Amino acid sequence: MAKFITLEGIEGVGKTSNLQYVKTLLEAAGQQCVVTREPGGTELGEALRGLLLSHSDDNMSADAELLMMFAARAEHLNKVIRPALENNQTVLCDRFTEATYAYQGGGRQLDVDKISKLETWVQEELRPDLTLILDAPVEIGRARAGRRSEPDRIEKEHDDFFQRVRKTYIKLAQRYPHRICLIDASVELEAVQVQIHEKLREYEILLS
Ligand code: T5A
Repeated sequence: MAKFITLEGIEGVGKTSNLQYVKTLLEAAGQQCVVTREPGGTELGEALRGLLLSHSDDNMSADAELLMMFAARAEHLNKVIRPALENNQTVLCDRFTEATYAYQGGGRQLDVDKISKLETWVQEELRPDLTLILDAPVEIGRARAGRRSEPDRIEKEHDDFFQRVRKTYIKLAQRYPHRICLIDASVELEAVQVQIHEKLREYEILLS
């Protein structure tokens, strides 16, 4: 049966690298997969991503940032995620609403009730079946991300911001253990993938 699976974590922990690994495992097991990302995944979503991550407005208000994340998400759900699930395709998404709780709730310290109301409005009952949070110390994520490209508008935030983001992710995994789990992403890639494989079995996404 089609599942909705998301990968999360602070910058540079390996979400993009491991999303491809999950896709390979699921396709080998006969599941059709759609790989997508947030913010993004649609024409409007990618345009909003450009505005959110570029330095064209470094003083964007936290409320505007939050609303743009959910505007992109509403479009993504209507045009990509819900149609794929209805078509029996598993959706693998690089970040989703847990990122909003972690970055806008934890990082920007916005009122969690605002996020929760938007989540209910935009998603109704839909939540990911499984969220893999790749967890690693901020220094490790930053070092890996820094090797790849110049920091975008959010990556340029200070370490305190990312410590709060990481802490919020850990709390989410503690609060919703039936659908969110932590993966130790501080170790080498092969060891991260062993853990991911185990979790896909444990949460019955993979049956063997
Ligand atoms: N955002 C997003 C919000 O604020 N709110 C929201 O609601 C949403 C949805 C999106 C930004 O938007 C914010 C969060 C983000 O700031 P993004 O591109 O999705 O940006 O996120 P990034 O974290 O910036 O993506 P990155 O590509 O930087 O990180 P990844 O995908 O976690 O890491 P990846 O796979 O590209 O790997 C980075 C490097 O590390 C190596 C890889 O080879 C690569 O070179 N690597 C490892 N090296 C050693 N050991 C391992 N285990 C490794 N795993 C990967």
